[in-house]
Formats: sequence, structure tokens, C-alpha cells
Amino acid sequence: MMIPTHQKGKNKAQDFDDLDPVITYRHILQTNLGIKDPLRVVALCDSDAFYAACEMVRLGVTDKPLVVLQWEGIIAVNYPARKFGISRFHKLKDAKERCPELMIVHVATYKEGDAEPGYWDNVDSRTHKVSLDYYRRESSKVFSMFKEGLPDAEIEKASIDEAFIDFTKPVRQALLQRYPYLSQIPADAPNGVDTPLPPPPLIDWGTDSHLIPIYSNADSESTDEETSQSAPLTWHDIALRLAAEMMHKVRVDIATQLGYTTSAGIARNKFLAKLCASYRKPYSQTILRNQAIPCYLKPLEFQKIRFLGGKLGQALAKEYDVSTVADLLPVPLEEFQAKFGESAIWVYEILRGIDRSEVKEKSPVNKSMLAAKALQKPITKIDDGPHWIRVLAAELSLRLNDARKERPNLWPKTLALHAGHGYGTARSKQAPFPFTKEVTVNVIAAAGGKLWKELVGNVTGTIKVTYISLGFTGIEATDASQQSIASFLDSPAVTGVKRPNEEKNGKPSKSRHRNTQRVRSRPSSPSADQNTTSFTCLECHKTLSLSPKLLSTSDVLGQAYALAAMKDEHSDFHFAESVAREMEPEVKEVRGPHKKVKTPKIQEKEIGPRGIEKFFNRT
Ligand code: DCP
Ligand code: CA
Repeated sequence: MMIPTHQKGKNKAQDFDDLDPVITYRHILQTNLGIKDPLRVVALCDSDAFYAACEMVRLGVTDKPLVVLQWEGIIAVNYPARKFGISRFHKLKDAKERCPELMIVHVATYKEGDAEPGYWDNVDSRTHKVSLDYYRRESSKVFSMFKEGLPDAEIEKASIDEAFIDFTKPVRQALLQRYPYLSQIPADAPNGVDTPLPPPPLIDWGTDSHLIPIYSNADSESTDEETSQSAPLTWHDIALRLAAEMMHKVRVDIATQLGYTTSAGIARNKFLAKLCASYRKPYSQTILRNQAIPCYLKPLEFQKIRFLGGKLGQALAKEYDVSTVADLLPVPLEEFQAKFGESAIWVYEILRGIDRSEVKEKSPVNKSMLAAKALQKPITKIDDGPHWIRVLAAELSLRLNDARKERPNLWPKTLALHAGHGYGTARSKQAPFPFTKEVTVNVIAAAGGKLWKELVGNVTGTIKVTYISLGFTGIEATDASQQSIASFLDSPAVTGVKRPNEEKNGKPSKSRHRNTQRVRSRPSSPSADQNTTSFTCLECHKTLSLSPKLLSTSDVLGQAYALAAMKDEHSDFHFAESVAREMEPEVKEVRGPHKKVKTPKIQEKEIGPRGIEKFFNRT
């Protein structure tokens, strides 16, 4: 449908009417305005040709054309190679034809039997496993430099090589420092704190940033960007300029210290920062002044805007038979909402350069996990502590492993044990949580058991514990993937060799508690057979096999990993089963800090991995 002519320009007064908001003393003095802050400044900083740059740093290459391959496909192209017209979408053969001296680096892979990923001449997806760990580690180094260089900014990692940086806070500090008169409301200010700030001083835009032109007739290829900036200065422009200085310094530091060039976009929100970051890639930064927003947005093909590239963009293009942002501006909000639903307000606003999303440092779902137990029958003997610790460990193990299904590299920094009489007199001990292959019940229980010994070690006589809790704190995404893969490559399922004894993994070799005997007799590994696709449990004599689907879709290493995980899960099931049997039937209540959780009575015949999971799961 074409846009009716009578509608064109209908909403003109509302388009881009917020580009020069009145900024008052309140705005400069108040610090918690969030996304409503008229002095808000956000940047998006993205590494140039990141994987290729990582390989260049590793190989000590400076300006040779280079591509990174993953199996047959090109996944990164450095800028010297882009000069030959090579892009990610080219086949390797075409790329080599365009540039015969092209350096080709295949990403690192794990090879069967090796604990470390490496760079090999002949890689085969059936026997090798891609490792992106090196890029992740380099990415963390870049990210750490943002954090160190900009301690007062909010930083959100947006992808392996991009971060959003909210400069609002450090910029406000810099504004007040550089223009101290802004903090003094003049005695004759007519509206007190709501009086507009005095006109901003003239500033030099400097040479560290490109400026997006304000006028549509300006030649965007022109290097004389200053001449296309003749709109009156605002305090927001000053804020952008200050952010640009800070951004530039960090980018230069990253390039000098780590060897990675980056490109940044600086604007009033995330959407616009991202949009202008690639304006003059590589190794550049770009400022989008508020006054330049209409000129920059209007000619854009809206389907090139992130999130409008997919079905929504197609639907808009089909509905209105148009392609640019300017074409869609006459469509009233109500019409968008009637046709595309309430949330179409997001589209309406994005087309006008409005984005209300915040820059937020991403944190794991839960930074801590607590399993706790109020004991109707208090613990009076020191030897009875480990029993409850194992019960709590079973819950923690399930919960952490559940969370790790979403984020496999989650790792808790600390394990803490609290024990008390009532809620008021708790004693606690905590210790760093050891890094092991899998967070099994046994691993947690062993660490918890040590804490218990420390906690009650100097107690003489009887004890009376009516409340006990075991918790993880500091759960964060770590670079654990490499270590877990390294250990599974070592596992008997892969090597056919018996796993080193449990003490090596931090698991106890002896315990006074009766459960431990059961657990130690479990066929954790190896099992009765050394088959690489199935195993027979010595305890229940069941044979468990990998599913045909998994066998047909995963390589030998994937299968080994799945089998090792299956064994651990199965032996943990036996362990949890034994703990469940020994719990007093009437005291099956696990209390979290806020919730009371009842665990259903367990039925022997129902026991299976699901049954156990249900048993320990919150209901
Ligand atoms: N990547 C990938 N597969 C894709 C896209 C990207 O493996 N389809 C990887 C390789 C890239 C890295 O992610 O180096 C970052 O992606 P970018 O889209 O930011 O691309 P580059 O950093 O390579 O190039 P640019 O300079 O354009 O940002
Ligand atoms: Ca990039």
C-alpha cells in the first residue's frame, strides 16, 4: 500500500522534535536521570576484523592480507584483504584468485588425544573440534581495558568484539570539572534549579573523530566535516566531545598495548551509537550530534536497521511499498500499532532516533545460590553434619548444572557454609570453590565437608545445629570451556584409560559417613565395559547408550563428552537416591532464604534421573 499523500507530513511537528531539549541546572546537578537525561552519551566500540586481528597479533603479522577460516568458510577478513574485494561471503577459492598472496589461517581446533587446541595443517570436522577460546581470551583483555580505562562508565559487552559504553556519568563529572560555574545556580536565576544553563562555550571538535554532517546536501564523502556542522552548539554537543576524548584515549591504549584497532560511534543512545560506529571503519570514531540525526537517518534503508532487517522490516516494506526511513515518517503511531501491535511504538521511535534501552553490564542470572535446611531434629553430633551437607550439595549441583545448560561456563567463585542455632547465631566458613571437570554432588559435598570440619573443628562437647545452609557466591561466566574440554579429552571414555582416583579431583578418598561408601562403590568410571557409545552400571546393571540421534549428529569427541556426562549423571543419580532414602521421611523440607520448598515423598519404583531431578527441584 502506498502512503496516501494527505498523510504525508501529517506528523511532521512530532518528528525529531527532541533534538535540542532545554538543559537546566537540575539536569547537570541531578545524577540519576537515567534514559531521560538530556546529557546522555553512549558509545559502541567494535573491534576491526576481530578474529583476523587476533590471528595477526598471534602471528606477528602487521599489514598482510589475511582471512580466518572455519572449515570451508571464511569467517573474518582483515582490512588489507578487503582492499582486494574479499568478503566473508566469498568462497576460499574466489578469495585466493582475488589475492594470491592471501594468508589463510584456520581457527584453532582440538584434536583427539590433545588437551590443548592447536593450529593444524589438515583439519577435519569429523575428528577436530573448533576452539574459539583464544578469541574469547583476547576479547576479555579488550573488555578489561575498557573497564580499567573508564572506571566510572557503565559498560555492556554486546558481543565478542563489541561493547556499549554509557559515558553519561564520567562526562557529567568532566563537565563540572571543566566548567565549574555549572555547579553554581546564579542568585538571579529566574527559575532556580530549573533555569536553563547559560549558552555553551565554543569548542574545537578536534581531529580524533569524524562528524556526521548535519545537512543533507553536504557531501558525506567530504573530509571537510567542520563546514557541515554549522548548527548552534548545545551542551549535549560538549558532552559528546568530552566522551569522544575519553573514548579515543582508551582506543589508542588498546591499539598500543594489545594491538587491536577498534571503531566507535558516539551518540545520544545505543541504537544511534551502533549505527554510526562503522561510519569510517577501520580505526576510527564517529560523533553523531543530535542535529545530525535526521539527515543521517532519513535516507537509510530501514531494512538495514538492526531488528528491522527481518520479518518486521519485510512486512513494513510490503505494507507501505517504501524503503527508506523518511518514507515511513508520515505513518502515525496509531496506525503502526493497529497494524503491527502495541509494541510497534518501538519502530515508530527508532525511525526518529529514539532508543530507550539502557546500557547494562550483563550479570549472570543469579550471582549466588543457596540451599538451606531448617532442622526439626538438630544436629548434635559432629559426624552427622556431612549427611546434610551432601543433601544440600545435591540441590546445589542440580541448580548449578541447570543454570549451566543456559550458560555452560558459569562457575562459582566461593562455597559458603552456615550453621546455626535458630536464625540468629549462625557461624560460617567459606572457601574458594575448586575448579573441576563437572560440578557433581561429590565435588560440592567434599568442599562443603572441609568447611564443616573447619567450622566445628574447635568445638568440644555437644553441638546443636538447627539451621544449615550451603551456598555458592560469585557465580560468573568464566573461561572454563577450555578446561572442561581438556579434562574430557582425558576422560576414560576418550582415552580408554581409567580416570585418576577421586582424590585428584578434590573428592574425598575416605569419609566417616556411610553414604560415601555407597558412592565410592559406584561405577563412576570406568564402567564394566570400555565401549565408547554405551556403558553398563555395576550398581544397577543397567546399560545406558547414547541416543541414535546423538550418534548420527556428533563427532567422536562430542560422543565421548556425552558419554562421560551420562556416566556422571547416572552415578550422581545413585548417590542422590541413597541420600534420599536416608532422609527422615518427615523432615523433607528445604528452605531457601525466601521460599519454603517441599520435596515430595520419593517412590522407589519411580526413581530415575527425572525422578531425582523432580525430587530435588523446587516445586
Ligand atoms: N564472526 C563469525 N561468523 C559470522 C560473523 C562474525 O564467526 N557470521 C566472528 C568473526 C569476526 C567476529 O565474529 O571477526 C566479529 O564479527 P564482526 O561482525 O564484528 O566482524 P569483524 O570484526 O570481523 O569485522 P568488522 O571490522 O566489520 O567489525
Ligand atoms: Ca568487529
